[in-house]
Amino acid sequence: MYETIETAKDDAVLVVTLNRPDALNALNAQLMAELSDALKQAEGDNAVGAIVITGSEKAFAAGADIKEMASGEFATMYLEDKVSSGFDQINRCRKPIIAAVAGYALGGGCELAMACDFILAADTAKFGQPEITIGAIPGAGGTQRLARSVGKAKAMELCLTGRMMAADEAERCGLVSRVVPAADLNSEAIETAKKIAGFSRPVTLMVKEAVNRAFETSLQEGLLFERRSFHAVFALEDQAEGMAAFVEKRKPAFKNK
Ligand code: CO8
Repeated sequence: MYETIETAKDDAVLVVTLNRPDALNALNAQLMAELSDALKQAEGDNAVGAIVITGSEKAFAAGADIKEMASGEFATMYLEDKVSSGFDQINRCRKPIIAAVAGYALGGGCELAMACDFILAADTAKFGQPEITIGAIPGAGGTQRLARSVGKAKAMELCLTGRMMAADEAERCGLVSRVVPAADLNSEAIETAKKIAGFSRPVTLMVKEAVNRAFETSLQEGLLFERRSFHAVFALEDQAEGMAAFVEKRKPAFKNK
């Protein structure tokens, strides 16, 4: 049913594979609409506990589709905003999303990876914000999320020079959570997502909300939000089950409530 992405379920994990090989998975309006739709479906599907977004061996995504954008003018970019409205859906998604990145993650591709909850990278991954080289600036978080995750100096250098950063450097500066051999990337990402999907769903969503608060608010407000969420887990059967299972030295059977 989709033309620019492929979706597959693996237990409680939805795997979304960007699939525009001739354009190194460049993010055009159709791809972003299809990705948004798949995420919206996943959000409403109780059988899905976590999501993996991945690309090909050569490219996660080499940016927004330059050929589609080239003749753009302000009014249509501003009014239609087709590529960035896809990012809004990712931002709205409450379920954990892992970006599994091999090859190029450039421009909008790097921004898409950063919009996910964390990035697992293959040792072949290359990250960058090369917009400046084509007379543009990042438009979906490249100046904001990158600065928050790698700090001002490196974000400024990457955005001002457009240079690419390899996986090991990306791991050193905190852009990616882990680097794995390219051949293991998808299995690692899916296993990690399955692990997350196996925990209590409401608790998982609360963790995601709480960590995201760290980037949205003051430390005191964030700590208060975290503490209230911690108190709130004691309203869940899954908290009672999880702690009882620990005491009884058995595996917990979470019911997602
Ligand atoms: N858009 C469209 N087509 C692309 C893109 C792209 N971003 N990247 C690659 N392609 C196409 C190429 O045109 C080529 O097509 P064709 O065979 O028809 O000529 C095909 O993919 C293969 O690419 P290359 O031949 O260039 O492959 P190489 O291995 O030689 O080079 C690179 C790979 C280095 C990745 C190179 O393709 C490249 O530099 N790509 C562009 C990278 C870039 O500048 N990305 C940033 C784009 S701007 C952006 O992302 C703004 C985001 C804003 C989001 C929010 C919007 C509001």
